[in-house]
Amino acid sequence: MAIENVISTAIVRSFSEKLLSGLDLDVAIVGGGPSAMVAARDLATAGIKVAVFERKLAPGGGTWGGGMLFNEVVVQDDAIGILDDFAIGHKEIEGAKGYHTLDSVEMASGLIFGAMKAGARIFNSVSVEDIVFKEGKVGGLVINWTPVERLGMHVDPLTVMAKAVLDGTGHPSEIMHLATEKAQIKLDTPTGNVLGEKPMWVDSGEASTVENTREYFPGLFACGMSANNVMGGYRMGPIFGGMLMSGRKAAKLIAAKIGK
Ligand code: 48F
Repeated sequence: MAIENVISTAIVRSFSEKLLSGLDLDVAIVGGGPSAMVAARDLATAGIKVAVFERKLAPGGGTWGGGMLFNEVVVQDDAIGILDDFAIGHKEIEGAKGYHTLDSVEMASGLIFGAMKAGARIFNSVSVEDIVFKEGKVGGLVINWTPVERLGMHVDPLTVMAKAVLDGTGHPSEIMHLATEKAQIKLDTPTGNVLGEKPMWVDSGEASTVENTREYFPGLFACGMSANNVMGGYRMGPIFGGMLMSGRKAAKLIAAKIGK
């Protein structure tokens, strides 16, 4: 076989194996931001079959850009253990004990690498356009290529089945909106709907991100900014401890729920 054929055949075969193994999961995570990456790593480390579906070419979500494109972020003491689990470096801020700066590119790449090395699969350039809603329960995701979505092409999607779905889509809470608007699900919130994010209040937002990380409907969990948006929490900007701790909490809750 010509080398040209060897390369193409190997890529198609290897990707097909990966995709086939990603069609029936314990946990399907939507979005590849920081909270999702921690959840993916923790779930995979516990031997749970998990995959992340990320719309963009590069997973990492809002991590890469730091604060206003200054590629540094801040993490507080409570979440430093999670950075250490991923071997991501950090430095305490002079005069602000308990707060650390770190390079946002190292953080994004470290989270992605750590999740994959633990055994999580990441499907990039894949958009989740719908949920599977079967017998009163969220049972999976409906996926398509992002270029198909972007170009508005009339192409039917494929389906991924999962025991639990985690909405890690960040500020827009896309999966929660699909659930309430298309499946007419009443979420476990005061109104049954997404309450919507409030303006900046750093310490409140950091605490509520973790607090609001939970199951909102049978089989449907939220983490990170999505969880905060669902419950009407405050935003917090380029401090990421809450995101990391939210991912860890989501993994624990989901593992307990699916009995693993
Ligand atoms: O927003 P994002 O980084 O998620 P997060 O874990 O972290 C939030 C922080 O980055 C930051 C912050 C910290 O202070 O406020 O914003 O909550 O990443 C969400 C990812 O989900 C992808 C999107 O491209 C992004 O990379 N995403 C959103 N909707 C979909 C999706 C979808 N329908 N299908 C696939 N991916």
